[in-house]
Amino acid sequence: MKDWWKSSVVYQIYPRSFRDSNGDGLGDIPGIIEKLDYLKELGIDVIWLSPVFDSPQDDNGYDIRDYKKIYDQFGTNEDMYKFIDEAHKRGIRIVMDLVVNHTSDEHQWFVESRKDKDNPYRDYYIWRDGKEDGSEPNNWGSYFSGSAWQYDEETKQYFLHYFSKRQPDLNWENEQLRQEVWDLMTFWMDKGVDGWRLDVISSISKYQNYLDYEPIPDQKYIIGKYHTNGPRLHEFLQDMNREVLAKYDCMTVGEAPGSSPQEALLFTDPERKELNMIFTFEHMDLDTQQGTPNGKWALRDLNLVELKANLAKWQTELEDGGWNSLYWNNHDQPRIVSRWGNDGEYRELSAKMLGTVLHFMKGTPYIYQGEEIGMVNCAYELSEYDDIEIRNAYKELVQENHTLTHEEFMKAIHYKGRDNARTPMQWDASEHGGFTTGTPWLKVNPRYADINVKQALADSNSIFYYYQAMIKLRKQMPIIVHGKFELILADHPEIFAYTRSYEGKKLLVVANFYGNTAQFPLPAQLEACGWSKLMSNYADSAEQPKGLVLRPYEAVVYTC
Ligand code: TEU
Repeated sequence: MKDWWKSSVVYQIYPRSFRDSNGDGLGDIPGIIEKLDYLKELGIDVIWLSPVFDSPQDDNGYDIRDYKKIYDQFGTNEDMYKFIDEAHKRGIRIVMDLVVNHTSDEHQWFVESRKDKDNPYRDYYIWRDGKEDGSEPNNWGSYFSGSAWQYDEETKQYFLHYFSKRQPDLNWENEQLRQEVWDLMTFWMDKGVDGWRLDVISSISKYQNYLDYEPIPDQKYIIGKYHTNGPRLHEFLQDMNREVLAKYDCMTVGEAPGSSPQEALLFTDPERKELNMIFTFEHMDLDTQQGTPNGKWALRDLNLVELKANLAKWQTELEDGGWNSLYWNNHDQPRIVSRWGNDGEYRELSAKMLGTVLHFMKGTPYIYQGEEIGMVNCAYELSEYDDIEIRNAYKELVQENHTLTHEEFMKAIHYKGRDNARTPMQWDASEHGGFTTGTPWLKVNPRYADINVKQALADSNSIFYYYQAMIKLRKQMPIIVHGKFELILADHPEIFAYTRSYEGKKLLVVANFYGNTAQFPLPAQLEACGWSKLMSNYADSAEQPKGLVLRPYEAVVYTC
C-alpha cells in the first residue's frame, strides 16, 4: 500500500528496558521476540527499535562503535535477523535508529581520526585549533552540559561533540563519510529493515564558520540556532533519499529539535524527496522556562491553551504537503500520565484521555513502551539514576554553578528526567515486574505490582484495551487518517476539543484535561449534525455532545 506509514501506528521499544531473556539484567532481542505476540495483540503496525548496535553504552547505545554489529548483551546479528523475520511474519514492520550525527569515541573511525592530523580518517570528525588563549574554538554548548568541544592531547586540537565527550560529531562535509552512511543503511535495509528513525538529523550539517553565539549573562556555553538546520542539511537528505531510501519501500522519521513547521515542510514535502515525517520538540518544551542557565530543568506549569495552539499550528501548517508524527512519550521524555495527566486517582482515565487527544489528530501516532498500560514516573534518589544527562547536569548546575539547589534539581528530575521513561517494562507482579530474573540495570518502578501488562490484559476496561480499540478504529475509518483538523474552543482553559472532516463526514473529539468537571459549549455550527458516540473513556458518557458536562479527565469522540 502506498504511504502505509500514514495509516500505521508505531510502537517504540527501548531494548535495554523491554524484556531480559537471559537474566543478565539488560533487555535483549530474544526478549523482544518473546513479546511480539503481545504487540500483535495491541495491533501496532511498526516497531521503532532504539539502537541495538555495538556500543560502549555511554549514552545507552546512542554512541555506536560498530554500525553493522549487534551489541553482545542484546544478542547477535542472527538474533536481529530472526527478529525482523518474526515481526514480518506477524505483519509488523521494523524501523531502526540511525545515529549518524556522531559515533562513539570507540568507533574505529574515531580511533584512527584522533591518532594524527594526517590520518585518512582525520576529516571524518570535526577538529579545530583552540582560540589564541588556548580556550575552546567557540562558545557552543553540549546538550549534556559544558562545552561542545573537547581538547585532545594527542594532536593538540579540539573535537566537536554536541552530546557527551564520548560522542564525537561526524563531519558530513566529507564525501567519503557520507558514502559510509549510505553503505551502512543499505546493509540493514538489505536485511529487511523497513525504515529509519534518524537521530538528531537536524544537526548533521554544521555552519562552517563556527561563529561564537552572542554572549548571554551567566552562561558560558550556549546552545542555539547554529546547532540545528545547517546550510547543507536538506542537500544531504536529498542525497540520502536518492542513494538509499528511494530504492526501498520504507518509512523515515527524523528527530528534528529546533525545527518549526516551516522547517518541517522542508523535510517532509513529498516533492522534495527527503523524509516522511519529523518529531517536533515544540510541544515538549512548553513546560520549560526558556532562556535560563538551567535549560530543560527550569520547570514551568503547562498552559493548556498554549499546548492546543501549538499542536493546532502543526496540524494546520502541515495540512498540505507535509505529515505529522504524534507523540507524548519516548525514551527522552517523562511519562505523560505523570507529566500532564494524573498518576494518582485518575491514572487510567487521564491516560486514556491523553491517548484520545493524541490518536485522533492527523498524523502517525507513536506509542512508547509502557504507555499502553499507563506506566508512571519514578522518584528515585540521585544515586539510583543512570542517565548521563542527569549525572552531568547535576555536576554542572548543583555542584559547580549552584544555579539549582539539590532539592530543586531532584524535583526537576522527578518531573522530567529521562530515566522516568527508561525504568524496565512492567510485565507482571512478580519480582522486578517480570522484566528480568537477575538484577535490573535500572530499578523497576515500585508501582509494578499494580501497573503491569498481566493486570492490564486481565481487565477488559484497561488502558491497553482502550489503545487497542483506538488502533482498530484507525484501520476502519479513513477519516482518522485523512480528515482535516480544526481546533475548536481554542481559548477554553480546561477542554481540548477539535473536529476532523473527510468526505462529508465529521469526527468531534472533546476532552477534559483536568480533574474538575467542565461544561462543554457545543459550537453552534456543529449543532445540526446527527452525532453518535464513537468511543469514550467513561462507560456511560453522554450519547450527544449538546449539553455535555465532562467529568474529570473525560474524553468522548462523536461521529456524524
Ligand atoms: O536526542 C537528541 C536531543 O535532541 C536531545 O536534546 C534529547 O532531547 C535529550 O534527551 C535532551 O534532554 C537524541 C536521542 O533521542 C537521545 O536519547 C540521545 O541521547 C541523543 O540524541 C544523542 O544521541
